[in-house]
Amino acid sequence: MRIDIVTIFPEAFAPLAVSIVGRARERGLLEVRLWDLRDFTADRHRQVDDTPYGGGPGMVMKPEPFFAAVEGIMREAGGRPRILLPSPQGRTLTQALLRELSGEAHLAILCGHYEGIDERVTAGLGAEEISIGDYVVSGGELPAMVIVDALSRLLPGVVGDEQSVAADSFSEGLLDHPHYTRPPEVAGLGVPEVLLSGHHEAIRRWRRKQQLRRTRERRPDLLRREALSDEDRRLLDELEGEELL
Ligand code: 9D3
Repeated sequence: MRIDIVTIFPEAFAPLAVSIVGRARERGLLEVRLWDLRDFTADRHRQVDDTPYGGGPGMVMKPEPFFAAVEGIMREAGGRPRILLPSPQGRTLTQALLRELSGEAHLAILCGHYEGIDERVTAGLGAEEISIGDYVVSGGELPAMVIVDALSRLLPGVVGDEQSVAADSFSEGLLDHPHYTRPPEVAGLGVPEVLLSGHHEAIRRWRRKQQLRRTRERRPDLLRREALSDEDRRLLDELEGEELL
């Protein structure tokens, strides 16, 4: 997969050189290219923003540099990417949307700053606005990195342990179970007996039940009983029975 990112802060993307994304790039499974929006300005001051038509506070990002940057990308890549535009007004990023995006060969992400981007960029380029959630960050750069990071894990061969991706997929819609490693006691706290028992089937059942318990307690909005397996429904009934004791 190739991802082109247009930004006024290319240096903010240092995190994409390390960890899973960095390794995916080194191995040629993912190509990320950064484009400095100011390189596509035409004036002496390399100005990327301007005052809003209609008045009001703040600045708006000018449209022409984004059009020119996407032209540059298309010329270099030899085709039109699917274009994403991080925005608080966008469709919320979900694992389902990421799975869909992971099937694309070429994406471009246009990062905005200031109060926003001239609306004609979205309209003129067919860019899709994407939000990463209901809170305010100061620009599109962190959201762009969230998209790249989450996408990279879905590309074949990127996450070494295929089992861990499969487990994420199997557990989608459920929170994780608790994890423990050595030592057997720390800060006066032990480890649940079953994890030391070597009884693999009991361990699997305990973990699944913990996932269901934590999801019901912390994120009941995620629990759709009709989407659960028969075993999950039985474990959930057990939990409810235990509460009555
Ligand atoms: C006054 C209205 N604000 C909109 C909610 C102004 C505003 C705040 C923050 C305009 C742009 C921004 C910068 N944020 C993003 O570009 C952004 C974002 C976000 O703030 N939250 C969640 N997802 C995203 S994706 C891009």
